[in-house]
Amino acid sequence: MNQKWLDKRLLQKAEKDKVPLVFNKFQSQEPQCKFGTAGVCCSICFQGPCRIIPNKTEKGICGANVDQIVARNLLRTAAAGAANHTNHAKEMLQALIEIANSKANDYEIKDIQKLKNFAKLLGKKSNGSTKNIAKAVANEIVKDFRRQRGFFENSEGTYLKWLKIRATEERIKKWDELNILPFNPDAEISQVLHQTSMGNDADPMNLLLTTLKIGLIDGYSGLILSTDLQDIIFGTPTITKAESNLGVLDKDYVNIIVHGHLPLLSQKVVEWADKMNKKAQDLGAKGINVVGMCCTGIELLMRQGANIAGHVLQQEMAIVTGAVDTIVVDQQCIYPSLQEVCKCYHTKLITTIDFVRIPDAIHIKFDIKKANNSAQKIIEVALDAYPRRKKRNIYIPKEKSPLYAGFSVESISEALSKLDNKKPLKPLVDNIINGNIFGIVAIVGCRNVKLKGFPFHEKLTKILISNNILVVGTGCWAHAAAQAGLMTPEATFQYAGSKLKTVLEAIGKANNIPALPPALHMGSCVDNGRIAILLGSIADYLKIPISSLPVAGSAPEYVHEKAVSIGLFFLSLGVATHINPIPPVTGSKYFTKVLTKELEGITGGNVLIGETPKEAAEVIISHIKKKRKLLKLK
Ligand code: BF8
Ligand code: SF4
Repeated sequence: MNQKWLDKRLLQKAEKDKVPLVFNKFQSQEPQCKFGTAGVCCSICFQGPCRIIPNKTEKGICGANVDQIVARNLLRTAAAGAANHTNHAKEMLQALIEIANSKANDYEIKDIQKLKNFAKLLGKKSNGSTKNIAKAVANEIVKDFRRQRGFFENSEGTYLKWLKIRATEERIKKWDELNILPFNPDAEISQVLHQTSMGNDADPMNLLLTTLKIGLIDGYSGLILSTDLQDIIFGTPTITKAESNLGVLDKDYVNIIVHGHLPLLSQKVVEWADKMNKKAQDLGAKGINVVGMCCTGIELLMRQGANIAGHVLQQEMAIVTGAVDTIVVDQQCIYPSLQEVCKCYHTKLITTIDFVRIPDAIHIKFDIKKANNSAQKIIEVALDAYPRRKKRNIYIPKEKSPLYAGFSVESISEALSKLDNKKPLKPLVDNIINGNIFGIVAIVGCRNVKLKGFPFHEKLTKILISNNILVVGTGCWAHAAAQAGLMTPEATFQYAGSKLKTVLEAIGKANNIPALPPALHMGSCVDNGRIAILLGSIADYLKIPISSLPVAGSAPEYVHEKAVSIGLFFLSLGVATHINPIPPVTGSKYFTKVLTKELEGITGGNVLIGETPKEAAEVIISHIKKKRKLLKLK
């Protein structure tokens, strides 16, 4: 295995401690099923499972052909991803409602101005008490989850309000023409289960259009809504500096890892760790060190400047250090193997959400109305575990890299306003037009064990920035890029093409740093919504559709169903999106052609394929060149 980003000594330690890791388990699955890989296996009904073998069995038992099977599978995957994100948004919506009703008094509303802006956009009063404004905004959001087709259309509108206030007019018109404007996230996700079950929709194009609609649900009722609500409650991120990689664990401290996706609890753990430091000192530790894993970690980084321990493939490795006293998880991307790994050490695993349980883990139900209480209980578990550490069996890799983060649309705009106070987007857009910034590419998503440690994220990012392309991104890509030192001003001088370097230096200097990093950390996976808003603002500024911009997306190591729904959101926006490993659609020639070619004529975005960083960079750069040519730019 080529595992440059992995610490060899830590891998050896895992072997010595007899801890099976994700890498070992992957090996035991090889070779992986080729029917599953091509997307041609169907187990939707119990006459099956059926699989398609070219020139042998061209149809499933019910007569479903390969195009129908592939289309149904993809739609179900996307709906599952969107369900993750819309549920996340609903957790935040519930928090806003409880805060507004004075029932979650451990929280407050930090970004009152943002709340007021949304009230205005929704046509509600933006003066009066903050809690009343919050109630009015929350009520409007609730309507998106209540609307039923054919019932309250006149009083409630016919499609998602949050889409109406957050999407560009041009896109809304396009989606209306395609008849894919969603009316209710929950109802439509539920309808997907109906639509794709045995004996329902058999039209691959109709299934694809529904898949694009699910992309919009993911975007507006999942990603953007989650981020907007999190910004209202916890504050909108500003540019901040921190450290990344497993080296942020500290053997002299009680170490707590917060892992998952929701900032509601983890934010409180950080707050109470500060207040309970003295208790740790009484045990002989220097204090309590709370570090983040995956997207929960990123939420803390973006708003509180917390250090981040790593991405999805590092969750088990962190425990193998022997220095983690407690790992507390909320939802999504949490390996069920964690308890198995924790058992080999003194580490306590705490689950906090009733529908995310792991046998033998400690369950401390997170109750938003008693958030402080839950956080204190979690810290007590860590304090209790700390004295049971096997001090002689601790190894923490030294590696840690500094990074800049906190690049919300607002903080990017603030940084640019130092160059043009009246029109902050102008310096960015002017440099895109004159070619100093050849294009913008959003690299997002997970770290996939299938790549066997190959650093696709890092290599692709480096090639693009050396070609004067500004890279923005989120999620596990951001962990990888930070660990590779790509999120610092130094990276601009070391890796950026000369034209991009000049621009980033100018923006940096205006903001008292040597240069803006060439890879901008825009947040967690729900913060992919920030990227959509940024692209929408640039398109509106130029008065052209998003699909005409010299931009692209890439998910070079995607893992989760969520990455598929995010990819579909980008495709619906009209953004060409590179995906690797190759998605399970290749069994259908028709569907592969639709996604990679014909979709461009439908939304303006299509799927780009590149199985190596070089190939991926080539297809992305040639796509950007094509867009520049159409805009008559050099
Ligand atoms: O939402 S990038 S592995 S951690 S799914 Fe998961 Fe993928 Fe990481 Fe956050 Ni996103
Ligand atoms: Fe087979 Fe059709 Fe049932 Fe799928 S739905 S398992 S193709 S019979």
